[in-house]
Amino acid sequence: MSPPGGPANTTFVNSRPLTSGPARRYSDVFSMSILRTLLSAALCLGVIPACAADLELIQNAARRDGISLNGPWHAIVDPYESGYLDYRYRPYADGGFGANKKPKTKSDLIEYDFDSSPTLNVPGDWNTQRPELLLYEGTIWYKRDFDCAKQPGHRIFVWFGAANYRAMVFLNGTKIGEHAGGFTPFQFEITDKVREKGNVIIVKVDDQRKQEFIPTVMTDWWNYGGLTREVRIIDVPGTFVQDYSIQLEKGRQSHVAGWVRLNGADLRQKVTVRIPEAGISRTFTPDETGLARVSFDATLSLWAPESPKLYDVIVEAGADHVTDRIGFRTIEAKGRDLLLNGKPIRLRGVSVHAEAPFRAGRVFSEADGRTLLNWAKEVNCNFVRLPHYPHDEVMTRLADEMGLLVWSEVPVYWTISWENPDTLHNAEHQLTEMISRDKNRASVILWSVANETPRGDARLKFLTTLVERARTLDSTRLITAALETHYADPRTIVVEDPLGQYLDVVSCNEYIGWYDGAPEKIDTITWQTAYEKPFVLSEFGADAQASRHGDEFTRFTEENQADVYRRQVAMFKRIPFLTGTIAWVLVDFRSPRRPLAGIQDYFNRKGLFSDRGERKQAFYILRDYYKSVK
Ligand code: GCB
Repeated sequence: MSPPGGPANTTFVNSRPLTSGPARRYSDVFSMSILRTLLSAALCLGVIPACAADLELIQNAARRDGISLNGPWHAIVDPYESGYLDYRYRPYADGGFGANKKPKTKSDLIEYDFDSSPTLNVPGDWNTQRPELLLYEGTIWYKRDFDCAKQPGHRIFVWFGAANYRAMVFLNGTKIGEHAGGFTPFQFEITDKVREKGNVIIVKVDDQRKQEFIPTVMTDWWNYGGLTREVRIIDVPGTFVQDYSIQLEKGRQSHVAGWVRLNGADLRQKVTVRIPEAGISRTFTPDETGLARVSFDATLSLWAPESPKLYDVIVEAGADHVTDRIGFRTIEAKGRDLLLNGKPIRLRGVSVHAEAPFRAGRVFSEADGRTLLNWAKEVNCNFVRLPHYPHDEVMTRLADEMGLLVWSEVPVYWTISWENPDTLHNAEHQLTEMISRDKNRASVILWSVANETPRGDARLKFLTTLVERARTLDSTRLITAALETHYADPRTIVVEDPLGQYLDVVSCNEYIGWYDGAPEKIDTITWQTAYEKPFVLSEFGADAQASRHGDEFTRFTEENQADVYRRQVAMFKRIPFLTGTIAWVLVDFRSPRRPLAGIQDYFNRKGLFSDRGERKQAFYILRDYYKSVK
């Protein structure tokens, strides 16, 4: 990942600390034309603007010193946002429930009380914690108390793994910031506001869908709301290692290139990068902005799915040090080949929604992640697509450890507001946060900027902006998007979309035999491509309810799904330019678009596994096919 430009105190606009002044609506955040102008100007230069006193993401947040705020938080369900808006629909000047008022006398009227309100667990979506919240979309206020030992000269941050979708954060009665985007981390510095004892943190989380958001109002997954990922207090020295990118240089198997970004008053202190197992210890001097360029030769065992070697990498500067587990590999596109460590690789993939097996709900734990990724390995996959939004960091770290290549994606899904500059701005930030968080993960080889978006000029402009942004941020990985199929004639699909020329890997979803004709149609299709680039079939599949049986013509039976898989696999063998395939999907997942009673019951049933872990017939077909693919 390229180092962000500007001085150390730079920010993402999606994650914005608040200064004093009247409470703003979220929409104001996105209509701050000055920030936007700054951002556009900066984007032309390929840098992020310095525009507020907040920080970029703290890399490797889970391994920093601090305390976890996981556990029960008191929660107030607020469907009318009456804790934030008065009866004229204007925000309360004091932040409403964020002020955490208590009656001082018997006659004081205060119509909320966090401490007598029931709790919700963090991390965790709210939908699956109480039956009445399963379909809830709106605001819930979270509150918890914490103490915080303060060391002289140290700096303290509150860090959120993710809050879906919009979060407004208050500490000890004062609003400290807000964030939009449901799947990426954000943080606020609280050094001057946090006390040793008796802190109260309140977070207003709102998961209402809006046309101009990313994702927009229509998706095929559950809109799980809440503080869905870990929350931590992070304690770092006054000057600390804020971020780093340490990877092999593109195409060079024995040269590490990257950067370390310091933050604090003493930006010129030396930075040391150590890889003890490889006997490496190198020291670098940052520039006046705290950015140290890292570059050294190294002979390292390369990371690959069959040998997922990770090294302890230690980054030190002054009083701070952070340890990561990093793998080293190269990934390149050459003609129609995908080269991992210089050798052609075929991607044997499956998509994995962030739906927890057995319990249904958003994945946040290592145990959930391990179950899912072990199932993917059982299918003989070397690759997982993590659609359609950035998953919990636990997934990409496990993929590193377990040897699975990863496709990561932002929720630019179906038809969004292509002409709206705020929507683009929002998408760019989610992309930036995703890349920022996972840029040191060897498993991640592909950044996807969109899924199944309709061709058109405004969309092309929007998506090429994202492609350029991803390339600027990360020159080592490849960029893709899941495109739609187009027929040249009733029997010929041509992979052609004006976006294709901007991508490194062209991918395309197809549902021949399910949405697109009967299974027999699969046997008649011929594929052509307009691109001399690696090509991935990024979705195919069919619904089946586990243990529902019938003949292969009967929808929703295992036999029908298996028939589609059998014919798909035969078709793959007839596509001469195929670099990889990704089955849709590993496990059945909740979707509001799937109401068919007794069969779907609000689950998309295209899983190879049911939500209870049953293997369907299609599982065995794909497993055997992937075993045969080299
Ligand atoms: C698609 C979408 C995916 C859906 C899937 C389906 O094309 O990309 O999000 O869940 O089809 O099952 O319809």
